[in-house]
Amino acid sequence: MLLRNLRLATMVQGRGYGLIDAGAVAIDGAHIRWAGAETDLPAEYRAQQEHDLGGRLVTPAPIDCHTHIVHGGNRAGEFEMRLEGASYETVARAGGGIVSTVTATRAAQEDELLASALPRVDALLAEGVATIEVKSGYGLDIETEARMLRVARRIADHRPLRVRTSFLGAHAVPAEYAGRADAYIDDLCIPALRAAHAEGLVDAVDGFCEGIAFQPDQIARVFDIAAELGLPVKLHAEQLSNLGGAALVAGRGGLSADHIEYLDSAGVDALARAGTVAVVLPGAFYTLRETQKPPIEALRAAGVPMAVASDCNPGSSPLTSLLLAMNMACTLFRMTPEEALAGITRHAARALGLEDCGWIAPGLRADLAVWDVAHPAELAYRIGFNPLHSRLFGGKIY
Ligand code: DI6
Ligand code: FE
Repeated sequence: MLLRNLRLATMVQGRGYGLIDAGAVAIDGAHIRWAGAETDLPAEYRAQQEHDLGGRLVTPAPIDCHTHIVHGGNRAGEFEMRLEGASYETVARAGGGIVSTVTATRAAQEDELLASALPRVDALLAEGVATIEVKSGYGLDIETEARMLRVARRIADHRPLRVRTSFLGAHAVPAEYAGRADAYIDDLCIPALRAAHAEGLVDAVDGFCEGIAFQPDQIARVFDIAAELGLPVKLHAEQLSNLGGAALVAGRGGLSADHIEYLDSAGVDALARAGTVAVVLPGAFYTLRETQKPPIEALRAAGVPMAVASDCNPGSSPLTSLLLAMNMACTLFRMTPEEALAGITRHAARALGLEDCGWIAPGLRADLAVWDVAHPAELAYRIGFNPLHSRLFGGKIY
């Protein structure tokens, strides 16, 4: 199949957007065979099935590398509480917050969890998303953690996209372990990780390193098991305070440190040294009305790859739009539109340890988004407007 008469933003490393006008992409099965200017197209790639894209922009398909999209219930009530003055931490300590979603998630059957997740997935798909990461972390018991990850995997049976799963047993201390976080980690979280891994449900291991969640030494014990099982790690780090979580995950050669509003220069250096991706989540920053911004300039100066994701979750980021996340990353964090696009493509792939998607080059998956825009900066610029024309997933047009 040949896509022609299009403008390419290849997002190839080191070339900005990698813009190619009057471009073409040759696709063989699920993969890209060739991409470049149409005048350079080798005769062998002149295909039978040609699609004239009318000059539209083609980018790598967006990747949402941080979601909690599988969960029971919603927290609109807590949204109201916060508007009446309660802080996120106050809500959490009063038994609301993550723990209230745990109650709703434990009560939901697998099919219910799937049915409630699919409309949120569809909102991401409508913007061309080809890969999503989905975390557990609202079960906090062995059975429900596994159920969440089973549901996450099943999303890919129902929709044309890829799912990568992260085990997030160390997300919160459940009520039955209140005041006994160490016992929760050793007696429940680690056995739950082993059980989910034995079922083939885990692609990576995550944690929430925070005063209202787990201390670095507790996260380190979970990471020890991840290493034993051969699983990569990532971490919710420095979201509400600085506990050195980014340095911890970087020290383990982790895929990503996520949130990082309170990251300090030692943390930036640690990420740079390890090549760990900094994932910014402006939806949570916005929802919590946080004022401390992630240190974008320092990350840029240190050459740390920055990804942007939705953090889709019922509490701190009920967001199902990567386009809006890009806009927020620019307007709130002062990232450039080019950084924001790299953040939902090349760097998002890296945050998931994927090397077969995220930019446009021969051999990579033909996961592409076709947009009704002239320039890629328009993707981050608009607010609440979706210019997706069509999407390709594994070489198939949708
Ligand atoms: N940080 C977050 O922003 C989400 N999880 C986390 O560790 C919030 C999850 C929630 O409030 O339900
Ligand atoms: Fe999160």
